[in-house]
Amino acid sequence: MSETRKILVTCALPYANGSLHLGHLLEHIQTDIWVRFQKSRGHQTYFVCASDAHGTPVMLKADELGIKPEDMVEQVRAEHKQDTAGFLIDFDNFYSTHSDENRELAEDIYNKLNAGGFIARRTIEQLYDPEKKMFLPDRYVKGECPQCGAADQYGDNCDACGSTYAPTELKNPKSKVSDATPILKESEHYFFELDKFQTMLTDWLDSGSMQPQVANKLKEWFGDGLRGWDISRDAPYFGFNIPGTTDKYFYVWLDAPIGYMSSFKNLANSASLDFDEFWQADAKTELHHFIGKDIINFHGLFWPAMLDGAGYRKPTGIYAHGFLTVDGQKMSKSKGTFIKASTYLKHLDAEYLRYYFAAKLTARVDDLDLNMADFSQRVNSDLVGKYVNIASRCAGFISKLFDGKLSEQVLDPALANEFMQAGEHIANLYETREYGKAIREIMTLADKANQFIADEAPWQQVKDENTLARAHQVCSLGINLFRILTIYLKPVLPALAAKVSDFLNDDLAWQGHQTLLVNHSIDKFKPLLQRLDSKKIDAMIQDSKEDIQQKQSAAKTDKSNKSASKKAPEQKSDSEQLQTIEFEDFAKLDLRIAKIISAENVEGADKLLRIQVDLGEQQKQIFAGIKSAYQAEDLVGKLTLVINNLKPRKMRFGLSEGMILAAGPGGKDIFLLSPDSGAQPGMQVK
Ligand code: NOT
Ligand code: ZN
Repeated sequence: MSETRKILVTCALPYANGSLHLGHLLEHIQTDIWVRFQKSRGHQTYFVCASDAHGTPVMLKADELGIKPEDMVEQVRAEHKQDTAGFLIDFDNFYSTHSDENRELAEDIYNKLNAGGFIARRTIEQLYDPEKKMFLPDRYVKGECPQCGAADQYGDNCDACGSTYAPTELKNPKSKVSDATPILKESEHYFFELDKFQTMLTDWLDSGSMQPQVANKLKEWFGDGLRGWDISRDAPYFGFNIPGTTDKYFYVWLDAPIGYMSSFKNLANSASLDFDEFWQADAKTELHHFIGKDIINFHGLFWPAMLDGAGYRKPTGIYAHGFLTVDGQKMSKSKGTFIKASTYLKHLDAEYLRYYFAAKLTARVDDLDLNMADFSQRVNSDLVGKYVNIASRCAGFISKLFDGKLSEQVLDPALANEFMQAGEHIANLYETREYGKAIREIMTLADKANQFIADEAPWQQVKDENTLARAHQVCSLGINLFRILTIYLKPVLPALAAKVSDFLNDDLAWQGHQTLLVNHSIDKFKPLLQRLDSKKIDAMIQDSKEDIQQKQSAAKTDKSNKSASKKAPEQKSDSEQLQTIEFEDFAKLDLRIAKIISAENVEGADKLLRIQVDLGEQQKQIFAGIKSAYQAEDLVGKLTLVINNLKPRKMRFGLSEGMILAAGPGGKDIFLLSPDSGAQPGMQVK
């Protein structure tokens, strides 16, 4: 094996305003397999990620929930950590872009770019929401298409005729945040002057760091010259202040890639690693980014230019994958094919999906289809029917008849050799991200092992004293072949490999593929993997449909009224579903009738009312976002339904000790319980 490499690997940072779904997992699994492969070969490898914390959608979502964005980011980060752990994604650090390290590095890079003369300021005109007092990103404006007149189109392009335009060209524009008619307003913006990096970028794109088709696509952009990239946003914004300003913030996409550095910095500090060794301009270490095809320009143009301009190293490799489709179509909420990571894990084993993705992944940017019939068929026929089958056919005889010990002799050295020799080719396929080809090689070997066992038929041989010794050798070789296949599959199936490791009393390190176990004691065989029951896939899809229905019917009144049902459009709209809960979770809710004893407006909050409720034995303060529907004084004396055991939450305006439930679509139509129903305050409702 070549000398030890030092490798830093990242995958894209998921936004901190929604749950992970199987589309995210495609990338996490692709990256994790590569990382585990590198680690198994003894290379010093670090895998870092983080929550992408900043930006308008995160800010507005936190606003809707009535919590501080910092708190929401931490909650979502915890959820993402849990989901990725469930899929055996082995991050060395999963940090946040809202961190001190990231602020320092973002300022450092910005200051260096500024000192280098790469930052320009220009005044631009943008649509502004006069009610919400904020500038509107393109996806937050809707109106009629200036070309074809189609209604309800976003500010950047028209779904009906496909034309692209500036949001200022929309007819009858409306703010998606408040419904107000936006006005044009001027503001000074900061631009990163990309055109100064054109030569460097051309060379870099020619260096082979990106897939050829991606590099070519990016070079097309150069045709008309590179324009300055707008890196500032005006307050209100959740992000880092631009140094020297109080009301300008770094655009989320400026500090997001710096999140790769800061997550590593945080790791380096706690694990005593040398940060500079991985980031200084002449670094000898490797830096690899795995990304989706939708964010190629940020990584292939802006990011290398930022790094270069600020005197840091550039990436060794950037690998874009395609989108995930399910049964040939875009993931769909109504069809139940928009599957959240946590929903999948409730029904199915993570390694089924890891295997399926691996079996279909290539080094190219192609989309990948999760075809449910093919999924269960492949898992069952390859993993259970071929691979695990080798061990289950041989292990029983070894423990029952041969004292749990593998034979001294190797029955078919040529066959064993073929398995051992395949390692370098398979390693090369992993290295070049041709996982599908690697899996095909491995399964071809599995077929050969099964054929060998079938030809020998040890189950016959054990019946005859004269062939008993041969049966021992057949099963011993079978187990050895199974062991080598497990070494090859270990980057894809780490949990299964851990069970095999216990069963074989062997660490299954990569270099072990060149050795055989002889005269070696193994443990009793325990089932390694269940067949995939396709009923579980159906249940998962049903569950995903219910996720959506529950979300649509839930009208929680302490969420913002108007924007509660709206998408966070600047980002993947998919990423913001609520988590479903089990019935046992629902049963934990302490629902009580409460009498409103006082209600008042909250200074500085345009949706909230501060409400004091009587719950029989006690009184509580609750903040509810229902000002659009009720005058404070009209609420006094009414009965309402309250979640009594919600953990008190500190809000900007005080402690909220419960939640008021109501029905209705929002706005003026929010309905609490009526007065005089005769119910007792404090009465439990179940
Ligand atoms: N949160 C982004 C997304 O599309 C990815 C950010 C990746 C980090 O989900 N950065 N860069 N460059
Ligand atoms: Zn149009």
